[in-house]
Amino acid sequence: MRAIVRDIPDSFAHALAAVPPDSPIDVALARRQHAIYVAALRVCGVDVITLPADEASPDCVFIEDTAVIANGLALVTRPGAPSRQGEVEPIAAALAPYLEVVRMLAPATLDGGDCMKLGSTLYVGRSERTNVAGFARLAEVFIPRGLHIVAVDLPPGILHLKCVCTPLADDQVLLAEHSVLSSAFGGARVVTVPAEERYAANAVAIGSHVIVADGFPRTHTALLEAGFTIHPVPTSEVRKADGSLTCQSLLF
Ligand code: CIR
Repeated sequence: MRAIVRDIPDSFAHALAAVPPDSPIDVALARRQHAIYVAALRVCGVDVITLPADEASPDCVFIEDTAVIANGLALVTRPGAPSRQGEVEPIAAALAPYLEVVRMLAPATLDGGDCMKLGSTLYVGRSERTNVAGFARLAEVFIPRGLHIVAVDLPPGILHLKCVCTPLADDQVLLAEHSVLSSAFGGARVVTVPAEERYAANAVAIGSHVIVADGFPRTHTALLEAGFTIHPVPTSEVRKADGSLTCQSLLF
């Protein structure tokens, strides 16, 4: 498996945040934490490609939002935040050697963080970042590739679908309690994240390994009991910019 990640620019100090953080983003610490995340990907057997940062795009480390990759195809998105729409060109170029690349044009918007693939179904959050035209483009591209597309309503104040759930396997999901109903995901098995640990519902599963935010002991125990090997990593600085773990890589 491969991952594309993107370095953190100095401008990350001014990344988008729904609520201004209590303390400013420490960019040097963010870079050290990003390096730990990349090292964890490598420990899990992932071949990591790193793209340079773009100072004009404070949020560029959150590369997940720039593409949806499934069944041999990469749909390069048009991110829902206008300040992020300049992030996509280097991503398209980096994916082109490996995958067929197609585009999303205005007025469509969609953030990759709203898309979660479980088996042959792509679940898409109805968030403020993903509009009807973005959903339609996703369907146009991926239905012919054999995927089912299912829209999921999000609780108020949730940035992206994957803030509350992430895939653990084709038929298994890590899901925050009191967020989306588990019945939304068909018959998928669920590992439950307690409501007070909701942030930990965003984790990166690679086979039997899961990269998970550190400091969430009940989620760690639930993953261990489900048979996974966990790799806790620090997230304090990306969290100040509403980021977490899946958003820092594109896996394919
Ligand atoms: C934003 O608001 O777009 C960024 N500050 C955070 C994006 C996080 N992306 C993700 O979880 N997929």
